[in-house]
Amino acid sequence: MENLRIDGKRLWDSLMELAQIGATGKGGVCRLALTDPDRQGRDLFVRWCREAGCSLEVDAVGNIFARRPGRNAALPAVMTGSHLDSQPTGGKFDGAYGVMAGLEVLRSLNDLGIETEAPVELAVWTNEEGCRFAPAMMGSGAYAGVFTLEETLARRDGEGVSYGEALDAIGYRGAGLGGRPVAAYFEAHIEQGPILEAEGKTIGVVTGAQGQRWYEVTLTGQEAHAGPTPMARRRDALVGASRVVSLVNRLGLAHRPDACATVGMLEVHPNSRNVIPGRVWLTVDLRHPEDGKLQALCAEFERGTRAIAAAGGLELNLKEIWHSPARPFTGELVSAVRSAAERGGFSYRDMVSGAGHDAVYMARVAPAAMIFVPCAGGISHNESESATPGDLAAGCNVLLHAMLERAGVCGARA
Ligand code: HGY
Ligand code: MN
Ligand code: MN
Repeated sequence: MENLRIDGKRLWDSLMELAQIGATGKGGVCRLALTDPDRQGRDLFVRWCREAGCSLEVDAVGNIFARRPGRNAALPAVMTGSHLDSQPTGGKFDGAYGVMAGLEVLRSLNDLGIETEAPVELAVWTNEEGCRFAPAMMGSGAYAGVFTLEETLARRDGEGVSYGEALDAIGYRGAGLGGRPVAAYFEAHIEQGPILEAEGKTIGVVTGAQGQRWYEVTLTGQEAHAGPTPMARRRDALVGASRVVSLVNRLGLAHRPDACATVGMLEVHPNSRNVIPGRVWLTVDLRHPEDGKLQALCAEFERGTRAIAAAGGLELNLKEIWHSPARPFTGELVSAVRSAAERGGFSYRDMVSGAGHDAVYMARVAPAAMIFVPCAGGISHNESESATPGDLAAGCNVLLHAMLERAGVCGARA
């Protein structure tokens, strides 16, 4: 068993073929959740899983489950998975790696003629990124009962299209939600940060994920003419917003190295060069590994933003739209990942995930753990995102062995 290895070339080739779907000119991908490129990626995944002999199910929010039978169908499955949706300027590996690594495990079990005791399942979660439909991790969140089916389907994108309408448009609205018997959930993912590469480590043994809170802020002042309006009489919403952007960055720096604070979106109305901006809408993403410190960071942010609005004579609408608390992963599964890395002879280190992942919500309903591999320069959510075939194969081998340890092996072709 120890010497079982996946086929690294097949894994790489599958990733490169998948990356053709939604490919961008700069070498990345754009497969926004529930758009046609997302449908094409899903269709390719479904075809490949069928070719690997799996049965397929789709749930009411579009999550896809491929199942490879084990000897004992009554046992809860050992599951892996990730997401196929991407950022608008995403990379080839964010999410896709975890899905293709899971597929490579299934294909390798077939090649090796291995029958597992428990069934093995591979999941594709809908809308992990949360950029078209906010918040993030909606498919796994609905599965885990964090979001209701109704609120998930009702969420609208910037054009007013609902999640449910988009799901029907790509033909991926299935039935049922949650409750699959899962004994263990493992997710392989690129680190999306600089630690593994900087330390020359191949495997991240992920012990948990940091907490994050998302806000939407609307500042309303008064549109007026950019020429005749004296400076002292202005209620300029963009000046106020610029102070909020500086506040967010200042708070992130003040609470480093653990805190992260980002304004990712900003819309100016009416966005005309000779009109004083009357209204600005912006998003804020605050993160910290410790919930208490995240709470304190958010309190400072809210207080500071109210003070900025008051000083600028601006009306403020400040809305927290999402809170994903810090989540530890399951000790015995984290140990399974660590021992698989050790047995595989890979260098490794324990770490907390800076990014959110579907494993964070799966950890609410099943034992869960993650496996990280390095990405070049720690860069992700960027079209230049890259990783080496060797590291990707190493992470997939760790995934194979961690899953087999939990699924049990009945036999293998000699
Ligand atoms: O935002 C995140 O952490 C993830 O990419 N959804
Ligand atoms: Mn991801
Ligand atoms: Mn991402």
